[in-house]
Amino acid sequence: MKFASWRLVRELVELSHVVLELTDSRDPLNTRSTRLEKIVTNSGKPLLVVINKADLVPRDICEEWKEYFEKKLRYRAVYISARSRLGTHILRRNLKRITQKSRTVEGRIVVSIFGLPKVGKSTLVNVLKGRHSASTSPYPGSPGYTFRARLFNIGGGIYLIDTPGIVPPEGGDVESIIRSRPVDELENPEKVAVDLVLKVLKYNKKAFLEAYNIESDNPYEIIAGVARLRGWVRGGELDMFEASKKIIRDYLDGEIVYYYSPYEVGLMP
Ligand SMILES: Nc1nc2c(ncn2[C@@H]2O[C@H](COP(=O)(O)OP(=O)(O)O)[C@@H](O)[C@H]2O)c(=O)[nH]1
Ligand SMILES: [Mg+2]
Repeated sequence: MKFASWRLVRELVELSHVVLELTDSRDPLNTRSTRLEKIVTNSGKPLLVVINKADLVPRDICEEWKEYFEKKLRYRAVYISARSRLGTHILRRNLKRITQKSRTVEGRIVVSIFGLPKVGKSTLVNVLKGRHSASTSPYPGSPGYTFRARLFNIGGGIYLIDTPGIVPPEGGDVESIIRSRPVDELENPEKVAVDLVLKVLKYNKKAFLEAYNIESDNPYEIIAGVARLRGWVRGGELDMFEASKKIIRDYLDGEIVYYYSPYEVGLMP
């Protein structure tokens, strides 16, 4: 994974009519980038927050996060499931509505996509591309300071910039840690997995029963359970190291479910 420099982010934003910020519905708060939001706000370009992986979270919770982003932060927001292809029509409709005034004469809408690693950027790009185009064309008249933008035509006059901006995580939450580098390069995957399991259990006691059929509220037992399930042994002991990485990967792949409401954590009155 290669993070975009903030310079590249600014350049991509400058080339866009509208900017998408993808977040993970299980924890939108810790999968957003306030730094990205600031850059977009300062540029005067409209920001559309996309709460993705909505298939994992009840609809009311998605609505509450949408309300948080819209009423409290004054951004626009939609929730979708890129993997289940839910909400992508609403997303297209929003892109058109938001850009009605800023479109170029030819009616072209240029959209850029940003987000932390593993929030679903590639999945969304593929869904939006659909049958429309597999190929890109150069961005006409784009100056290209650090790179040359290319565009996917995704139909309806909408063009996606082909370089999704991978933004570096901020803050110390476990979400930021697991998205800061590839799982294989995490310094202490066991500690990270313990923190992740504890966080998930705090909001969903049944998460690991649902994911692995393991009934426990002890993170070490849960990690050991995954090692046992897989038959992973090292030096005659259950391989906690591999099992920890497996849990983190499954979480990032959207296989482990938890959520919380912005009301519950005091973000909304
Ligand atoms: N449950 C669920 N998983 C998703 C969704 N969108 C993407 N994923 C999964 O999340 C993981 C990361 O997705 P990817 O598109 O590679 O994210 P990127 O790193 O932002 O490009 C993959 O395992 C996807 O299958 C979604 O809407 N729901
Ligand atoms: Mg990707």
